[in-house]
Amino acid sequence: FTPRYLADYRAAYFSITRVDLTFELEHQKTRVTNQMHFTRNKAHNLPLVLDGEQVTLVSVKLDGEILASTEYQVDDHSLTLAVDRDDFQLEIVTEINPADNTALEGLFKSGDAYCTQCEAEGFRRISYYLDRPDVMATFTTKVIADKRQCPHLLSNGNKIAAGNLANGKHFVQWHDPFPKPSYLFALVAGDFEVLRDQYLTMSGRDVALEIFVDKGNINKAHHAMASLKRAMAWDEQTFGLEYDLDIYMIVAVDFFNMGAMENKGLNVFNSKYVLADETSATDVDYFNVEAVIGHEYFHNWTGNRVTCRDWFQLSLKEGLTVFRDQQFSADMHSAAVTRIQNVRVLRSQQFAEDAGPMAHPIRPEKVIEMNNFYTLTVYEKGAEVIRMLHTILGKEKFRQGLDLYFSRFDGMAVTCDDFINAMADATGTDLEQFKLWYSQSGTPLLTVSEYYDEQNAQYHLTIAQSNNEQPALHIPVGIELITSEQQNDAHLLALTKAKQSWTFEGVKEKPVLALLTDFTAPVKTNFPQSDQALACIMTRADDEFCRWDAGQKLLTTYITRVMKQPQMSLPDSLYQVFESILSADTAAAFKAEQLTLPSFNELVDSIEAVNPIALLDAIETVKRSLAKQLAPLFLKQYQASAQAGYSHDGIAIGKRALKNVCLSYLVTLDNHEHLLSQQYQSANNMTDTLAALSCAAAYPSQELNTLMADFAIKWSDNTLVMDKWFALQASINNDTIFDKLSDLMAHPLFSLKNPNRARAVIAAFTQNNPRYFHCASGRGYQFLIEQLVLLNDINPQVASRLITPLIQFKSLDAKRQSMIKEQLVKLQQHDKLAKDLQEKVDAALA
Ligand code: HT7
Ligand code: ZN
Repeated sequence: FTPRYLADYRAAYFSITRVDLTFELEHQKTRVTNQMHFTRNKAHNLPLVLDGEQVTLVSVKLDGEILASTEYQVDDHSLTLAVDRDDFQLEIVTEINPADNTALEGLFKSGDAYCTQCEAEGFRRISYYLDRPDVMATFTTKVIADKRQCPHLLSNGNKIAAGNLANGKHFVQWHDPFPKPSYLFALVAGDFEVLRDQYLTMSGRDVALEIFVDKGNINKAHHAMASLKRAMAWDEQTFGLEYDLDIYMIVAVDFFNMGAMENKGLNVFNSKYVLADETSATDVDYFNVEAVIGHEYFHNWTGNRVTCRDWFQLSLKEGLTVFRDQQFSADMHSAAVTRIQNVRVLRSQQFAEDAGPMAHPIRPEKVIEMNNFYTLTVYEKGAEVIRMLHTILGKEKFRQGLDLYFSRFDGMAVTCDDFINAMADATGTDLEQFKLWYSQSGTPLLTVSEYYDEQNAQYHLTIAQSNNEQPALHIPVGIELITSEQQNDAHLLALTKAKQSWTFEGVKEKPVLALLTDFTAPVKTNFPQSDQALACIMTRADDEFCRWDAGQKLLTTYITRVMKQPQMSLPDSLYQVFESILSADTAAAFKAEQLTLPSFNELVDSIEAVNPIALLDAIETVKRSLAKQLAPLFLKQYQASAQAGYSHDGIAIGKRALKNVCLSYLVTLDNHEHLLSQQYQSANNMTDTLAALSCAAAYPSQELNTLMADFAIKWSDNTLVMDKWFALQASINNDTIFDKLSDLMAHPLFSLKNPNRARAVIAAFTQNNPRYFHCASGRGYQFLIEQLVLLNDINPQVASRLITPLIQFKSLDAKRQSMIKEQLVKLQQHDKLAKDLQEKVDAALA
């Protein structure tokens, strides 16, 4: 497979200005008639090369004249045609097979509905086209299908015609006035229920809002609709950005490779990020629905109105849009808790990616399979880069920069440099050094040292940055100096050199340094602080992120010590810290975060040659010791956080989180199992039910099977809840797990063709069951490889995401590394390995 390089980018030789599509939808043989208007870009005599894959070519017409098959060349991925005209019309007819499309790219079926997914390069599986984001055209789309099977026929833009046809068929025609790249094209056809509402924009236009869901699910779409309206209002208030079409449609489907897709005017969503009601959705589900609805809506400006010149620029739209959705969530909920959750994702997953074989800058330079670059780095680190810009420029200037970006580039396909230049020009800021964040991979390490000069009342701080010998970055470092003074002294430092020092005057006593307030930069730190200093930050820092982070550092220290010396006892000071957290009068949601131990994934990366079982044992020992020592307090907090009725406001959600984290401590103790069944039986919401079941899966007892069976009976006809059931089963922490996994794969409701279900078993096992995934026999690794071999032929994109834990083995002990490599070599030798997996396996074994 040949890589593509950013450095090889060339503008397209032809433009497509208008596209007129007709789809005659049939289960196994859909006919697509694609009329395109081309113009030649500048003078050249190169042939026209169109992308096309897995389509059957029926005919080609040039300006109305049918071409003989000798007049063009077709291979597996292109159609080449020599044309001497500067302005011409091409009509290409293809046939495609949605029913057999298990890769879920291009046109496929989700149950009985037809659905498309074109990002990144799916349109070429529908028709021959210049399938690249810098070719932008206006689309008119006519959809023809059986009226009974598909009463709803949808595409981008506004409906311009509809009518009945012979043989029980009907058609609807749509026109999207905004020029767009092919990756934003969408078509959906099926039988849905529709939740309708409307939104009055800030300039007084009425926008029709429609959410399409499977029949029987309409009551689960209200939260999504309310979230959409909140997102529309937020973007107007925060960035002055208004929606532009007369209609905004969202369709929820069960078969989908990722979370959702921002197609112009017609978002397609994994049903998991639309459907939610009190009984079947957890608080986390509610949060995620709002966040993903916001994310896709925000793309209308950051992605659709201004799009990417090429796929190497993906972070231009994704990093910026994730930053926008994070700010939206922070404004809708607790800003501190939202930030803590962002950082947990970054530390536990993005840092590992950046240290692994697939590490890449947020603007990658070399790609084999584009789908492999929808990564935590492009999305989450990309969002951190935008956040740093926001921190450096400040809110007002950031807004000025964004305003200039939109006025310069509306309707265009641009680069990350274009974005940064607009921010620099609008604010008169030199951002040349800052641009390095786009081209460096790896997580920078800040090594911090301090010196207090009592005589001169000066505090000296030195920070050195390092990242594999790469040039120094511009890193904003927020700090607080804590002394006995009433006010802490807060600063934003601009670290721009490899090593830099600052002197703070008039500091009357040695301060405690709270570093990286609000996590101002995606970096690791090397700054050992005493338990007392950390305890001081936990209670005295103004910045809530630092308060939380100090607790995490303290816990990390003791978990790593216990790992090396399993018999050691924890110091009283640690118990005291936890006692004060439990007894403090802090917001419940924040307290729940403080009580949550750093996860296996957050810790594993920073320990060399780690035996994962020893690390898991150490986490468990610390948890059990805290539970034992402070059992009455955990119980008291557990009981005090119980609520009589169910409500969904921030306070109620926080209380549930706190109650359930206390439960997770209490169940480590011998005589507390009854709490699980009690909570399961009395729960009036899915958050509490699932918390009880997760604890039961983590500490399996006699009761577990009864509870799981009861749950399955209750929810057997709810697909999304059954995904939770499959995930719980795959997380059961005992040595019957491999038999259990075989049973699950053979379960009548299991299918590898459904990505949510496949992930529910496979990802739940590899992520939530690390003790057995990493078991000494290597059976966990073998299980994953067996599933990947099957998935490779069904859905390579899903397979490629699931392989992640197997390629990030660098910090594991030698024995496990060699077992993993052995499995990867087997996979590498598989004939017909899709390029998605090939790229990753080759990188891991290189
Ligand atoms: N822009 C989208 C990225 C995407 C995708 C979505 C669904 C299925 C396959 C996909 N490939 C790429 C989603 C987003 O970031 O909003
Ligand atoms: Zn996105």
